[in-house]
Amino acid sequence: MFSEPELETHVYDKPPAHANADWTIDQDWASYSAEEHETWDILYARQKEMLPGRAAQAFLDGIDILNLSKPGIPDFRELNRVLMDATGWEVVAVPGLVPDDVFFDHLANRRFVSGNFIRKREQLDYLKEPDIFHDVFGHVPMLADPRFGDYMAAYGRGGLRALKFGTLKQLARLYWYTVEFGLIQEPEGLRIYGAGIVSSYGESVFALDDASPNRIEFDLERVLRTEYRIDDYQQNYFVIPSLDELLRVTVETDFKPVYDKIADMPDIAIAKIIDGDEVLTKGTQEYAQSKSGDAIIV
Ligand code: HBI
Ligand code: FE
Repeated sequence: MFSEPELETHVYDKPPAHANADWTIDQDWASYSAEEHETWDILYARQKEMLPGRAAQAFLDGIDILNLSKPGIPDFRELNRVLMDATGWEVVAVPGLVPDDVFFDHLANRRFVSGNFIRKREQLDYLKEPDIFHDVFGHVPMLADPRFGDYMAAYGRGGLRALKFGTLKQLARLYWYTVEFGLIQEPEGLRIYGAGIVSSYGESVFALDDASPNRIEFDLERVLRTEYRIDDYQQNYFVIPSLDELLRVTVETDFKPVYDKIADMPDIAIAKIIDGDEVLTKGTQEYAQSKSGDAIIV
């Protein structure tokens, strides 16, 4: 999502004039227009309606804990009071994409960066940059879960290490296939928890119900080697058995030996199934094949 050529102009070399040294800005909640608050309400209403029976329990609990059903764009000052209490996380506003090291440093210190702008009415279904609906509705409910909060902070520390090792490309795939597009196996069935899915009307249905994508049991090494597409619904989803298990295979694991091991192994193409995969659904890939043009792959 963050390597698209068109987006690169939004990654400044240094914080813009109105930003602090750590790239944060004031959310300036009072300056949102009535129309912008209403855009949030429209997006919120249609996601909220479909999430029972689809979203992970931790996500649904997060919505309640954070009182996100209150109309309008959330005021970070209010949101942070409850979030801080729950897991020590807070949300800070940024003007757009921030450099990788800045992003990781915020995560490592339990600060989740959120764009402070909201999409325009004509972009309700699709936009390239993460706006406040994606960042707050999509990401923040899971951060109210202590296990997921620990995972994200560890990801920030891991990101800083990956920058030193030169393995950011591999580590970014972990973020993509968990934080953005992860599925979880719950006792009642498969559920979504990735922010890219839960904040998308179409993908919330596609990821669980469509016959097209592969659904494969999460395996760290496999995920670190797997390419992803940034322009359309995913062709692979990886399923974690539980948040505890996600912590066990990530936070409690030293990635350096894993990076070393996969250094000479080939990347895995987006829709490919490999030996050793525990396949829950072998997708038809019909949806991806029905689209013309090449996927934009990272
Ligand atoms: N900046 N605002 C913002 N949001 C992100 O999710 C983000 C970023 N900068 C870099 C970045 N993500 C990537 O480093 C990670 O996805 C790997
Ligand atoms: Fe995101």
